[in-house]
Amino acid sequence: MDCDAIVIGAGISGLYQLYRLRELGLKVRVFEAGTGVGGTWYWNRYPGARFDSESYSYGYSFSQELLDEWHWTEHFSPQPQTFKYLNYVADKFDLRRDIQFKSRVAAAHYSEATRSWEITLEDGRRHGARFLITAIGPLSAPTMPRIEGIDTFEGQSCHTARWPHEPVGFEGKRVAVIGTGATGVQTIQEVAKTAGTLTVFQRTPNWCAPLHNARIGEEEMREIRSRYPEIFERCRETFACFLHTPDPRATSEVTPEEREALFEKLYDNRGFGMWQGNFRDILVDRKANALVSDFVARKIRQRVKDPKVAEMLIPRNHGFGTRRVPLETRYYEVYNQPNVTLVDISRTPIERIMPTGIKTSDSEYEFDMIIYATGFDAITGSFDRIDIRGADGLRLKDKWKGGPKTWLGVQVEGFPNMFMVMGPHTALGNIPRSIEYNVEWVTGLIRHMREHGLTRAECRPEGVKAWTEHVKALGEGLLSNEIDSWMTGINRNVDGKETRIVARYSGSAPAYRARCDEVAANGYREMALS
Ligand code: NA7
Repeated sequence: MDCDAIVIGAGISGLYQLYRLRELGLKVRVFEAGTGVGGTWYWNRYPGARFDSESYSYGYSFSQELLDEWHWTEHFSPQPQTFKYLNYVADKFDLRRDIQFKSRVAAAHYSEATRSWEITLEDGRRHGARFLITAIGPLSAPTMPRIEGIDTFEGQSCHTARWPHEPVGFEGKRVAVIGTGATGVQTIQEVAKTAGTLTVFQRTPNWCAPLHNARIGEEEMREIRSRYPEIFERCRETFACFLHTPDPRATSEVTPEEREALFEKLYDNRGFGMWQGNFRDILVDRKANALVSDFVARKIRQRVKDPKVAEMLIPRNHGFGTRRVPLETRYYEVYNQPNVTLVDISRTPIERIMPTGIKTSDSEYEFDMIIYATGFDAITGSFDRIDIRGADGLRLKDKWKGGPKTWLGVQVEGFPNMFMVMGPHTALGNIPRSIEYNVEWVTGLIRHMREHGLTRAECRPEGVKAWTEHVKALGEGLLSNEIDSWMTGINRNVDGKETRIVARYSGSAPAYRARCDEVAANGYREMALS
C-alpha cells in the first residue's frame, strides 16, 4: 500500500473527496484520465456547454472563502468558466500535488489478505490503498452510435464529450449534428449561429424548456453572495437539491386558468422550474402530464414557423419531463433559419456514414464536419469500463447484470472498503449538492473507522436487498420509468443495455440524507465493520 486512499477521478466529486480526506490526515492519491481537473467540465468542451442549474446553486458550498471570492458571470455558467472555477478550486486548496493526471484506471482488485485495493493503470503501473473511492461520474462514458462506415468519414468528426482542446470554427462549414438530448440542443443552438449549413439528425425529439440565462454583474453577484446561506438552505430542503421544487398542488386542484397561469410563469422563468417546479402530479399522472405536454407543444408551434418542422420537433412517444428536459436559448427558432435543416431519422434512418457525409434511406448529404451528441453509457457505464473485482474475485459488472444492487448507493456487497460517490441508487438531482453530501458521509465513515482502529467496512446483504428494493419501489408509478432514456439505463449503442433498469434513486434528497444520517448516528452498526 503506498497510500491510505485512492480516489478515481478529479472532477467535482474527486476534488472534494481529496480535500476532505486530506483534512482527516490521510495520504490520498487521485488518478485522473484527463490532463487536468474538472471531470465533466474538463471533457465536455463542446460549443454551448453550460449549467442548467443556477451557477450559485451548483458551486461548492463548503468554503466561505471560496464563496466570497468567486464571481459567477452568468446565471448558468458556460463550460469555460466552470472549468476555470474548478481549476481555481484545485489551486486554492493545493489539490494538484496529490493528483496524477493522464492516468486512466483499468482495473481495481480487492485483496482480503491485506484488506486493501490495488489499482492498475492503463500503462500497467500499480498502486495500493486501504480505501478505494470511485468518483467517476454518472455521465462520463461517452458512446458513439453504431453506424456502418463511421470510420470512413474524411472530414472532421467528434463526440461532444471528447471535443478538441483547440478552438473549432464553423464559419462556412457544412456541419451535421446527430443527437438531440440536452447536449445536442446546447450544441445545435450554438453551431447554428455561425455554420454555413447545419443539418440536425433527430431520432427522437425531446421536450425542451427555456433557460433564460443572463449575465451577472458585480452588484448582482454581491447580492447573491449575501443570499448564499439562504440558497444552500433552499437546496437542502427541495426534492432534488435544485432551487426549484414541485408545487404542492395537483393540476386537478386548480382552475384551467390558474393552471395555464402557472405554466406560463414557469415557462417565462429561469432554469428547471418548468420541470422541477411544476404541479406535483405532472410526472406521475397521465392526464396531468398530457396537460403540460400540450402546453409545451403549443409553445413549439408558436415558435417554429414551418408547421411541418414544428410537428417534427414535438415528441410523440413520451410526455413532458419523463426524460431529462434540455434547457434551451432560442433552440426552436434555430429551425426558422435558412441555413438549418432538420432530418427525421426515425422516418428516414441513417444507413451509413460515407467519406463525404451521411447517407439516409432517402438522401445523401455532404459534410465538412459531423458532431456526435449521442450521449453516454450512463450511471453504470463508467463502472463497467473498469475491471473492478471484489473479495471473491467477482467482477462488479457481472454482479450488476440486470441492474445495480447497492447499499445507499455508496457500497456494494462483496466490495469492502470501496465507496462510490454518485454511484447508482444515490440521489442525483443538482449534482454538486448531492456530491458534497456523499463525500461528507464517506469521510465520516472513514473517520469513524480510523478512530476505532477498523480496517474493513462492508455493507450487509440484508441492507443491500432492502435498499435496492426501496429504490425500485420509489420508481413505481413514475412515468419516466416507462420510457427509454439514459435515466432508465437504455443505450442501444452498448451491448447489454437494451432493457430498462432502475439505476436511479427517485425519492427525495432530504429523505436520502435522513436515511444516511441515521446510519451514521447509530455508529454504522448496520454495516459489518472490523
Ligand atoms: P442523451 O440525452 O442520451 O441524448 C443522446 C442523443 O443521441 C439522443 O437524441 C439519442 O436519440 C441520440 N442517439 C444516440 N444514439 C443514436 C444513434 N445510433 N443514431 C441516432 N441518434 C442517436 O445524451 P446527452 O449527452 O444529450 O445528455 C446526457 C445527459 O448529460 C443530460 O441529460 C444531462 O443530464 C447531462 P434517442 O433519444 O435515443 O432516439
